[in-house]
Amino acid sequence: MKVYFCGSIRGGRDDVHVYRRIVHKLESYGTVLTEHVSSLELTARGEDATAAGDRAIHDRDMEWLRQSDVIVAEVTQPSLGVGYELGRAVDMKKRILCLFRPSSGRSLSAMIRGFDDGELYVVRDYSEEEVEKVLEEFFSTLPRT
Ligand code: 6K6
Repeated sequence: MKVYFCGSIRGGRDDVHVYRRIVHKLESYGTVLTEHVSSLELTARGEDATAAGDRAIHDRDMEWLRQSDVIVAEVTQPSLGVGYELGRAVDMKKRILCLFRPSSGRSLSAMIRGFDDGELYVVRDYSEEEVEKVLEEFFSTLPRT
């Protein structure tokens, strides 16, 4: 199974420790194409952006999105890039799980929460301690590929 993980980069890296926990769990289900999103070395300022620039990042990520079987997005930290990826993934009719932590005090965008259909596109409120359990529940509903 190929998993595409989305998390904020230039939107802010405050939740990177949660991304690491999610990606670690996702690796037990298959290949995480975007494992770098959880890297502690990746900063919001982009000192480590590739020499090829933003076009190359966009095109590579869209190709990975196309190849992926499932998308998991941590959406607590607002990120234009994550919102864009979700919109494109919806258009590709991908299976999507959005994870949001109400304990952040934030209110999730209606554009992200409002499309939940309980099947192909699911938004799940969770707390950090239960993240592994939430992922187990979600992946138990998917066919293994
Ligand atoms: C590196 C450091 C700062 O910016 C970069 C650029 N590098 C990226 N490399 C890979 N994926 C990226 C990069 N920038 C954005 N993305 C994709 O968009 C990731 O898959 C994330 O899920 C999402 C983050 O978007 P922003 O708007 O928060 O950056």
